[in-house]
Amino acid sequence: MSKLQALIFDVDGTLADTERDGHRVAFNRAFADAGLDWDWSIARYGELLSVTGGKERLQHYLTMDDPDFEPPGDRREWIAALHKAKTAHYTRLIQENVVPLRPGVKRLLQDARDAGLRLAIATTTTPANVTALLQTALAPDSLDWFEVIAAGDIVPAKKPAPDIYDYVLQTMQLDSQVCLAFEDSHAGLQSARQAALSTVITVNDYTQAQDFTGASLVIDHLGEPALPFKVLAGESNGTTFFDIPLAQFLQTLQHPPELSTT
Ligand code: XBP
Ligand code: MG
Repeated sequence: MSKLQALIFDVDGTLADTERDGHRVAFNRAFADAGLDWDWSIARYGELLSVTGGKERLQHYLTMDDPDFEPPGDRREWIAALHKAKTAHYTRLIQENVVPLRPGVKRLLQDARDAGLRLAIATTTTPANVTALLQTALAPDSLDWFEVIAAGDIVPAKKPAPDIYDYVLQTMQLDSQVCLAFEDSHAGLQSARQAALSTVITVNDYTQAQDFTGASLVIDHLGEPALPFKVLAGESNGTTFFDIPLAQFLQTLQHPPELSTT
């Protein structure tokens, strides 16, 4: 069995709880600016999250919730412009530091760097959103911590397709067996598992009831020495917060038992 070499992180919901108070608020501000009477509630946004990608989510909402609305001009271009406005609101919000990193994220990333592990990001969100979050919530130089930041439209098919993880593995010339992925959602887990990655899930309010069958470990957050995580499925090897030995333990399991959390 080869040694663990890299950790690959999802962003939204995994590094930080960006959806409810970040993306949702930014969408609503862009709607108001555009004179639209759309307003995504916390609950409705939770449903809309089943569609990954902001432009794709807008397209879905338009079709499902406001089918009679005819955007002026080309529909795709109109959605792209609305989404661009949303991205501007989102990056501004994140730069105001309204969304902190989730427990244990900064510690684990620092420990991984100290241990010589390679780091990467595999996310559906727009690259500018990742830059804003990392520079604001992690460290000003933290873009350099990651060998690859794979984001947004860099691949044609978004999660749950494996394309974004495949892209990371190919770019880093890594075999999936020497990596561990971190996700928060069912769609993210599908994406990582289809790329043959062992995957850790940290659930959040929007994803806690989802099916995480196939994950190596399901916990409520990565934890800290003084803030133990709760194990929802799987084996944490006697640890109460996520550290490098636990990452190595999970990577050696490789073919995790079919864990069911539903
Ligand atoms: C989560 C998403 C994203 C964001 C919105 O992605 O589905 O689409 O909600 O981002 P992940 P954009 O968990 O893979 O990071 O509006 O920039 O698409
Ligand atoms: Mg996510």
